[in-house]
Amino acid sequence: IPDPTRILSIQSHVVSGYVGNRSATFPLQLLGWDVDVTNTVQFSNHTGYGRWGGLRFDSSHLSDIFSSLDKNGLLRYSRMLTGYMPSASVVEVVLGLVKKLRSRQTGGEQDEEGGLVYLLDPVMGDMGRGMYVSPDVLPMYQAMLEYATIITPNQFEAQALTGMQITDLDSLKHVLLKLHKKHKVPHVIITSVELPDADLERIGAQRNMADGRPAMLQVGSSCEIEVRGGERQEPTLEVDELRIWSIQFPEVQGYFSGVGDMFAALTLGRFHPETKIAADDLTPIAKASELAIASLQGILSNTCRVIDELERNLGGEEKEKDEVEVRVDRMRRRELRVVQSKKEIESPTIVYRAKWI
Ligand code: PXL
Repeated sequence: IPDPTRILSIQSHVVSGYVGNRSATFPLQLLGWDVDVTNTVQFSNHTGYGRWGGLRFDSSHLSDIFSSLDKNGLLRYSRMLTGYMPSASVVEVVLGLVKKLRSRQTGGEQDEEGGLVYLLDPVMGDMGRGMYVSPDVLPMYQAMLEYATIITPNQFEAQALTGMQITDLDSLKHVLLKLHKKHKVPHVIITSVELPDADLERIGAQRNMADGRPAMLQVGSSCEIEVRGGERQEPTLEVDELRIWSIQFPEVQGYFSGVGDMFAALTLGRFHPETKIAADDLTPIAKASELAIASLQGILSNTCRVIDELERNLGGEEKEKDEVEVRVDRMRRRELRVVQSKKEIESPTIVYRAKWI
């Protein structure tokens, strides 16, 4: 029987800094979740530093961990979170685990899917850098989609998963539709999308916030998926029936690592599907995303304040350093201030609201 407060988080570990599990665990614990942590890699630091040491774990290591948990009756997760996975064979092992959890008999009449809420963050790349995992990871993620509850691709990953480009509102709708329909995903959040000005105007969005800072646009949609005999059925959703919500929030300039990982963790931690549709008519997943964005804005603002202080005190010492050392110093300053942001994680101030477009 699934434990209602226990999450299994499967992603990277870094000894120093805050990406992957290091940016997910503390926030989830603060929100009251019992977090069990499986590391897909153990690196000294994130790869943005340009040099790092450590290991990527192979699929036999992970299948050993999961089968031993199983033998000891420890696979009682009601929630699961996956982030960066280093190879297709690791994704395959995790797919096996999800299938196992989904086929549990919970005794609950309501839940045909093993009582599991699974957030799959299909970490593969981004618009700037392109694909940064091996290309054979993509078909494994595609096979995994119909076992996920929530997915949080960025624009690059949503395009890769569907084989479709997002160039405007219409193509965005078709990408969301395909993820719900062909891939049978109940909840999709595309963490940020670029749309042409005319489409931004049509949905009441802006390129910049009122104070002039560049705006990011996040969109999401949900679709009820029927489960029969343990198999998800393709929904009869049409493109005009799709309801999309969006949130606009200021882009925090500069390179940060672990923001996407933390967004996924906070969204899963804040998702309460049993709650009624909110007074503002928004869905539980849109409300979860509002809270996740609010916390992240607070964490980034704390992080930027510290970076500014550190950079003010730099003086002229940078001139004596070579490029590699300057980059490493910069990355070190830019690590998310996770532990210092307890307040922003527990009780964020919501400034940017979701609305239907
Ligand atoms: O998602 C950020 C991330 C996760 N895992 C590893 C990374 C990074 C970012 O650089 O290097 C190993």
